[in-house]
Amino acid sequence: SYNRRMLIKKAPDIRSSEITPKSVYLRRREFIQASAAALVAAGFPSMANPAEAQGGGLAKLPNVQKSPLSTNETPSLYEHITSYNNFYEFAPGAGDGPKNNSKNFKPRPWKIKIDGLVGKPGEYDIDDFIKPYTLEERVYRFRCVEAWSFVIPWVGIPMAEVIKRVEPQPKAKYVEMTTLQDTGRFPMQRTDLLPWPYIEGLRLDEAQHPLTLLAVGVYGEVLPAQNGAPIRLIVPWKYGFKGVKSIVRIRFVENQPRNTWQIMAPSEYGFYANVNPNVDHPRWSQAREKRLPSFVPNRKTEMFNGYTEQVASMYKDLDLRKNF
Ligand SMILES: Nc1nc2c(c(=O)[nH]1)N[C@H]1C(S)=C(S)[C@@H](COP(=O)(O)O)O[C@H]1N2
Ligand SMILES: [Mo]
Repeated sequence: SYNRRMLIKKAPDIRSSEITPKSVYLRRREFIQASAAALVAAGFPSMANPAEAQGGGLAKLPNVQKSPLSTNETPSLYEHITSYNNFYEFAPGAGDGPKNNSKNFKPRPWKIKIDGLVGKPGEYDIDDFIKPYTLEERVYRFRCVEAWSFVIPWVGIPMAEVIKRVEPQPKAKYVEMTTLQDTGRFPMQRTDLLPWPYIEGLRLDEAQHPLTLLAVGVYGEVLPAQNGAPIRLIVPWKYGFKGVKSIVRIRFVENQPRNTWQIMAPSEYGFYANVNPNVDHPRWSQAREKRLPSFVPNRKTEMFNGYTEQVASMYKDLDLRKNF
């Protein structure tokens, strides 16, 4: 099976090989297609009743302000947002694996480090890190590169405020964010499924954009493990893979960081990852999407995931076909 082959595979350093990642990657896609088909056959796992739709019984976040930056679209059910996830540290592919395999995950103790080209580097306990900020609820559209989508009421802190506080140096042009590396907490990090730890990057102006959020909750509660507890990135005009989960490090750098999916398959995943219905993925169209729990494409995908007015000016000098 897919998993057995993955686990016994003896890959050389995945970062230096162009051949191994491709084969790993193709098997990954077979797995994803198989698991999506199985879900359709079985029906979506547990249709939540309306009483459960407003949360999952985790700790409520205090003093959450509603943000004017929310979409008016109806949020997807909590049960759906937390039962169909992509989080390779817990399980390969998208589905209910991350939920099932993260039941014992503890998002404390947790430290987050700010370093690189900043005036005020530091390492914080996660609760001290969050404390100075007002939490905002932002209902955002979410679009995965694999053409599924949700509407998600995140709770978080604007990344721009964090950046202001740490005082980036003029040489800082990009921000790199890294997931925790801990095989005790993330079982799949014992395998070479991905080059761990998961890494993502943004241009500094993208990171400072008012829509960019460091999410610490969903539906008014702390994040469940499978959605990236205790803190993860949300960039609503980009494909979901930009949203690095369970962050422990935010580093300010001069050069464009590489990101995990770019390392795995550079011909298929770029740095920018802007949602763009006019640029197909090499092996599938991006014109439409499946708003879960539908597994049939039921909507057109919008340029920049519907956030064109707010973000297009950042890309006016960029060829969006080359810079995918
Ligand atoms: N650390 C880490 N972050 C990650 C991933 C991952 O495998 N590991 N998957 C990414 C991908 S491809 C997607 S689509 C989103 C999914 O977020 P969600 O499960 O909250 O919907 O998380 C992103 N962040
Ligand atoms: Mo994704």
